[in-house]
Amino acid sequence: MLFGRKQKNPIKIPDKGVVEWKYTTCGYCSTGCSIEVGLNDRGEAVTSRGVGGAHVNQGKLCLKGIFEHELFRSAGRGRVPLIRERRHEAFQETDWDTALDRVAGEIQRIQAKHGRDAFAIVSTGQIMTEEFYTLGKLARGVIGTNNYDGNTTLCMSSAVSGYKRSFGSDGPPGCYDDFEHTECLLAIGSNLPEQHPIIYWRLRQALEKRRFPVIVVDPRVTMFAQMADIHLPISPGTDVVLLNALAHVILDEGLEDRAYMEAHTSDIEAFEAEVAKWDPDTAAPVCGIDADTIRNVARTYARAGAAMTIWTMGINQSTHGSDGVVGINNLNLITGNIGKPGGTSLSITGQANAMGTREWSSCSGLPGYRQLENEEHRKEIAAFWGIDPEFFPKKRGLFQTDIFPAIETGQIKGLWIIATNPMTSMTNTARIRRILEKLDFLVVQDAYEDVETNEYSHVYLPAAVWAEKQGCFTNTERRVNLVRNVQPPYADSKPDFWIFNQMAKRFENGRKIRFPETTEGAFEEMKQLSKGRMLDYSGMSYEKIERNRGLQWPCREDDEVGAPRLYTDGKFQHPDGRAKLIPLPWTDNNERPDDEYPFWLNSGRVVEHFHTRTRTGKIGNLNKFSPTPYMEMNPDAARRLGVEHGKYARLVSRRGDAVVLVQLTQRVPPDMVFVPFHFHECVNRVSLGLLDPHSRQPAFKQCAVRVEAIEDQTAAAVRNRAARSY
Ligand SMILES: Nc1nc2c(c(=O)[nH]1)N[C@H]1C(S)=C(S)[C@@H](COP(=O)(O)OP(=O)(O)OC[C@H]3O[C@@H](n4cnc5c(=O)[nH]c(N)nc54)[C@H](O)[C@@H]3O)O[C@H]1N2
Ligand SMILES: Nc1nc2c(c(=O)[nH]1)N[C@H]1C(S)=C(S)[C@@H](COP(=O)(O)OP(=O)(O)OC[C@H]3O[C@@H](n4cnc5c(=O)[nH]c(N)nc54)[C@H](O)[C@@H]3O)O[C@H]1N2
Ligand code: SF4
Ligand SMILES: [Mo]
Repeated sequence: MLFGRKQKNPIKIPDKGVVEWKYTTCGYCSTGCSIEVGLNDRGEAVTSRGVGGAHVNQGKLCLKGIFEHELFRSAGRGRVPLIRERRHEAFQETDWDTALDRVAGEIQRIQAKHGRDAFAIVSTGQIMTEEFYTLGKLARGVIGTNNYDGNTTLCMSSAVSGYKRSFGSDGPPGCYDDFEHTECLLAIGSNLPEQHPIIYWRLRQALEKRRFPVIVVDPRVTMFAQMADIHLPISPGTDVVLLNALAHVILDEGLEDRAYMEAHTSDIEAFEAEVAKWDPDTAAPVCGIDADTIRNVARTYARAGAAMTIWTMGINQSTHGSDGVVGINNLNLITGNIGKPGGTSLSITGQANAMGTREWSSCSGLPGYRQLENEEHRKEIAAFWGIDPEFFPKKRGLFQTDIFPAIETGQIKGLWIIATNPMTSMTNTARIRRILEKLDFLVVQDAYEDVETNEYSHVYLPAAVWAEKQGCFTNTERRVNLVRNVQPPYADSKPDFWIFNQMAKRFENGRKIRFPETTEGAFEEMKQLSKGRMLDYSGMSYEKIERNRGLQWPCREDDEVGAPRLYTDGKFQHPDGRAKLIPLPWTDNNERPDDEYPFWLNSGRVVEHFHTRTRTGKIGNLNKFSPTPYMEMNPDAARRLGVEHGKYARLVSRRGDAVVLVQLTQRVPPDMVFVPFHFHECVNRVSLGLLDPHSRQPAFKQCAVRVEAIEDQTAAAVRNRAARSY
């Protein structure tokens, strides 16, 4: 008898008829994979592949990258600008001049009547760096509103805030190559295999050559936790307590790098005094990790020659987000693990260009990590742009999470939303709906006209997406990658860059300030503005970035390539050149489970979807894996409530309710449910979103819910009650 392959059809890879491959960079997550898109003889994008020689991904792509060419012509793309007098009326199609005139007119009307800051702008981490720089020029130098921020407040602002507090500046100090050198990896609140599959692959590659301990801190048994040597299933929102206890053991047992601390840090005494309070026996009942495990992890970390910490949203999205980041920095400072190969505090960033907005968008300051609070910085940028420095505010305005409440109170009357979908991604969406309905004027600029937030707009501006345009993204390791133009913009959609330039022409300052016609022209301005600073782009050009498959900053004028690490000399950006050790007292301030709402609600992502699914929801090969809102629930907890696998159940919180399909799994503990946030009218109908006091980032991952079984599983019975809110 014959077995196996010989009897089956041989695997055939269909010939897609590719006649040309075009180089570009993936537009989903912040890993920064180099990708080539194959075009057929009609110029249509028919396939994607990883670029072999690229430093980041070395030929690999995750499944989102593999199908990325399909998004150019996916359903729901915006074709032409849309306009209407009143929200919820039918939209009329219009031309660009009419749409842009209406927007400019409304901005001017609102600002004349209610003051400049009554018009707000909320942007993203998903457009190109040159677009961010241009939007910043428009928002700060032309329109002149201080209520200008981005969705990065939902994502990276705790990391930014923590880096600034510890090191005096934002900027992740490490790189992916650190996996090749480290002797211990601590990963906190990050599900790397699903959310950054190619960074994870880099880690696996390092582990194949050399064993080193991997410690994962996550309340769920994620895929990452399953491969770890030690998994710490922490109690939600208590990472700061664990970090204090780790520092306690290290100092108590004399395992610290005292010479490094004395040479490069300040405020040692105050820090030591706070840490002294957090012996493992005190910390254990709070953070849910037993005292001996804490001691074991502390010793492993401190005794490693080089040790590094990576983290993502499990840290940032918390009422202690900024403190969590500072706690990680403290741990690495006392063990001398900053700026050395394999020793670092590396925030794994989120969106493809979450870094670009931090560097250049002027959301929280002025271009190139400059600050509004600094008179020199205001003068420098005003002189470069050719405007009066008095036009700038002297301190930053509201964060995104404070802009929405300011609409509620009537302080803000008009809003421009660019490449973000708060109707799905913000907490308590019933409240967001009421807020959007309160606006005198809303303009939505998005690649998809079916994006939920567009239901509330007066004008919709259709944007070109990803490689329909050209510009740079900065990845997690400060690598500036080039998105080369692969396809023309769909229908009459336009690059965001073009839209900002056209808008500028409609304002007085916009006619004074130079707005380069091309993204390369904007890049030249950024090079000039960054020269000699930590964030130095002056040694880069589009051609050199493409040739090197990305360049890390700082890349100074005569540098061949950029620097892989920051702070290698132990000099930090605080005025005294030292890093600060910061004491972190802890208070329990979350909404906790109680008798009425007995479960922790945890939320996050799955590998096949990106955010609010405007893109991945339209791509068959991604959407088929999880087309329906669902939750992970522990089988023991489900049994007690009569909730069954594969059936719908209702989640109820003090804010509202949502219906989800039940997936029973031991991945979550009995007192927690986990819900991917990708679906509209789902987890953010029930989430709370208390804010971190430093970063104003919402605690998306901690609030309390109850779960109700639904007896009648017919569609009418399980449908979301959209009107029901509390
Ligand atoms: N496939 C895919 N990849 C993505 C994205 C996507 O939408 N889809 N989005 C990108 C973006 S913008 C981001 S920000 C990143 C996010 O990347 P990650 O942060 O890795 O993803 P999340 O699933 O949001 O959360 C990570 C983990 O935090 C854990 N967590 C919850 N509460 C706590 C806690 O109190 N302490 C600790 N230590 N952990 C906790 C959760 O259980 C979860 O497993 O992913 C990026 N990559
Ligand atoms: N419950 C819960 N909620 C969360 C999170 C969580 O873990 N749990 N995570 C939070 C995090 S970390 C993040 S980053 C946010 C993300 O939340 P959002 O920013 O709302 O997510 P996206 O769906 O990525 O929205 C981006 C929009 O930009 C559009 N777009 C894409 N490319 C372009 C372009 O080039 N130009 C223009 N103009 N538009 C474009 C897309 O179509 C999409 O509508 O969600 C947050 N919300
Ligand atoms: S890991 Fe991120 S950057 Fe790389 S292919 Fe996947 S989504 Fe794109
Ligand atoms: Mo994010």
